[in-house]
Amino acid sequence: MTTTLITGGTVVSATGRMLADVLIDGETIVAVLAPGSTSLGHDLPSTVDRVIDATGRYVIPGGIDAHTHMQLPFGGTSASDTFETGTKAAAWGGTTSIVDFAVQSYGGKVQDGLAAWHELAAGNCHIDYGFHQIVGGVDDDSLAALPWLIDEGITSYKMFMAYPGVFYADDAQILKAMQVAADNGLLTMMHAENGPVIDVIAEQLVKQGKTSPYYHGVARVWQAEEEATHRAIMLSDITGAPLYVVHVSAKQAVAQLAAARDNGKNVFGETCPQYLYMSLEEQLGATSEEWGDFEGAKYVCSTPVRSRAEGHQDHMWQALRTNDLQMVSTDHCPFCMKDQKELGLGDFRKIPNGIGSVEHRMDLMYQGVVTGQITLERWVELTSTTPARMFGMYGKKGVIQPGADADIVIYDPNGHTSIGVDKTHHMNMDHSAWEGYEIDGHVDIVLSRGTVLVEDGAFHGAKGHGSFLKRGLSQYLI
Ligand code: DUC
Ligand code: ZN
Ligand code: ZN
Ligand code: ZN
Repeated sequence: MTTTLITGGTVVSATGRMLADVLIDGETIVAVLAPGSTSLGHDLPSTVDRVIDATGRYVIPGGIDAHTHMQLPFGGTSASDTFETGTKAAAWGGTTSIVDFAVQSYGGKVQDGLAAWHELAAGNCHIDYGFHQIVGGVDDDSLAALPWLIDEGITSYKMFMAYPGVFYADDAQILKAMQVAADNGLLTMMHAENGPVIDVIAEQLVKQGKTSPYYHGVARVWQAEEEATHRAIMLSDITGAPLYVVHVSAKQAVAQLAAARDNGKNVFGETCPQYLYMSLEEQLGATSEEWGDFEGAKYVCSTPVRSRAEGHQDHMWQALRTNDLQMVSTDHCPFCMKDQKELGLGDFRKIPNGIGSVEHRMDLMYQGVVTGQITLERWVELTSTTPARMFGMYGKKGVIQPGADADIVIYDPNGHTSIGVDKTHHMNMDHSAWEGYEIDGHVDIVLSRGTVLVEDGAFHGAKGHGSFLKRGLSQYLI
């Protein structure tokens, strides 16, 4: 087995930082050593095959993006990244594990949905991957399948309070699923937006001729997010099922989560880079020669990017500092403009929802360190350590310590990253909603289970290296 020593770097964890060397044997971290240790110590390999000099750089646990949608069928098309292209882009950006969403739709079986996702991913991933289960049709069969998921290493599942006719679950269905989850230790993830209300507003806007992408965000009012978040919290309280609200974007929804947490409720929230950086105003102003005001389709995702004048973005950063929100994932759901987003020309309701960000999350969140929004340690916690704890991977993932998988990113705080389709872009998209963003930092070297995937601006990985992560129960269940 190859032994590797990463020397001279600053090892950063969720709780602190220290100058240390990291010794890897094969796929596993075997020691974190005082800098320049001449003897590796008793029980450790006596020779080192490869030394990686990390002087002046941060050595962090590989990013874990716990919310991606490779190949998700949506609005008559499918998300444009395959597991191969999406996990490669993730690796380029310092993410070494993803948790994607297997899909069960109305009328289908949970078991078949999961099997289909295994088939899409197996042998195609560059980094390790796990699954949550989308339960898009809550019925007796899917309820009976929930406990079975745990043995399959799928310890979290997601329901939707939005998208009537597609994934939507009503309160009765949610209550029943949460009862099963509470009994079995599954973590309930929720898309918390009042879909029926949004759909009425959207229909009325279209009838008034307000069809451009901007109106997607106008229709998806913050009240619909606040209300659904509150309802999800109450259903969680009735059933005793812990709750994880995905892609929180409204400051009023954060307030609901914060109040519930202050009352001792076991509820958690995630936000995404787009809700920290992008806005409805920017979407309104987006035009291009090719697309006119349809350029705003690049920013169509749900929950929507929200008004900067209302202060949602600053509030999301604040909530990340105060732990009212606990994690940052991407909700990576890429669609090209050509043939995909353009399905919604003339009717914003037909624009496939989603932004591609899996490649940029670590950089975009590091920029929050540079601008003083979060600390270096909080960066690691939000992007790696908490995702590992929340979704049953901690110890193996999310930390640099003996026994952990050697998923490591060497991050250069003196480097620079210019995001753009012609620059650092590896996602399978014909555009980037992040075009023009500049990051005062750079992902230099990426290791996944001891194998160097990215180094010196070149990709050294291979599809099939990534293996399925059978996850344990969330550490946040009590
Ligand atoms: N939101 C998105 O933006 N895309 C896919 C599904 C979702 O809930
Ligand atoms: Zn969602
Ligand atoms: Zn999603
Ligand atoms: Zn560099």
